[in-house]
Amino acid sequence: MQTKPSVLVARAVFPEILHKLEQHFTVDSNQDDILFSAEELARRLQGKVGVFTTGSERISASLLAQCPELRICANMAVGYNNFDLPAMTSAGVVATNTPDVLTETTADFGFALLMATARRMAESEHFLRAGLWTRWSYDMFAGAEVHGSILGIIGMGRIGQGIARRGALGFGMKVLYCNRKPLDAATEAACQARHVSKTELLQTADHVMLVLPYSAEAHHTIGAAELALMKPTATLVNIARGGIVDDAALAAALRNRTIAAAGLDVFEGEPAVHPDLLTVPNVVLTPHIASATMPTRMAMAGLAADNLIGFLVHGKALTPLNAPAP
Ligand code: 8YV
Repeated sequence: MQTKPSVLVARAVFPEILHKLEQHFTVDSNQDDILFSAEELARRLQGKVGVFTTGSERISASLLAQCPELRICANMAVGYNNFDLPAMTSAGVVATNTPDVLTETTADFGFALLMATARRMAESEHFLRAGLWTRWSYDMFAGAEVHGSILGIIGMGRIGQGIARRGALGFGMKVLYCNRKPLDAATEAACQARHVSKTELLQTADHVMLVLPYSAEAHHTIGAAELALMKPTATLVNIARGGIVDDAALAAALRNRTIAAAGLDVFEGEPAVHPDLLTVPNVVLTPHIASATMPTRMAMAGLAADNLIGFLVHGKALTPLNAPAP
């Protein structure tokens, strides 16, 4: 009898997904959800041909050099800045991610965070819980208008387009976007969005939403200079990646009221949060949960597992990010 290939599932995952993988592989799992150090990950990968990762596992050139048997890394995330993709390609290792299955859920959350930020939901809830609500007043927690306002989206991929549709079709917003490449005319029309420069977007938008992938060029896309271009009444929402915003500069801008408010689901160096962000009232903070609904997380885990099965059993990954020479 042929022995099954060995794979590592690097973080805790739905038991159904482990069961599915066990039909095809000898599975080393981590249901205690211990975060592996780089050394521990390399050690656990010895003798493994595949690994199921999340954003917390870094696949670096040095790790790849220590794991010559590895053939595929399947990320349970659409973002893959934890992968050194060029190093994976030269090492002959296939990389996969989980596009599409989380688009609408993540766009829903982006919109929820925008609304919570503009309408000051977290700040007013803390006020109520603290027992400070003694009477109504005409301007109590008066925030920014969402319907009919100007939405600026930086990064117009699948999730950005989902947010644009929600804004234009659901809330009558005027949608501006900037992206490395403008959308084709038909997609632009479906999103009712207009391509503008980053400067025009920052100066014009009432709400700025960040949905671009992280890369070295995208580092600190929003820093002190960009915040200074924004309207003092504007809000900023980051559901993309930590590092796209300079969190220290943002905390200062929120404290000085350079902008009105921010909503953040991702942070530089998360799960650590810049201490200044924890002390300013006009920011809504969530722990990287934009894709977190049970059906979506199940679909993401299912697709990552199917990529391992597709490639290692049937010779073809479903959603590859690279095509290393065989
Ligand atoms: C994940 C994400 O939850 O898909 C992404 O890129 O940021 C989230 O949906 C996270 O990366 C865990 O892997």
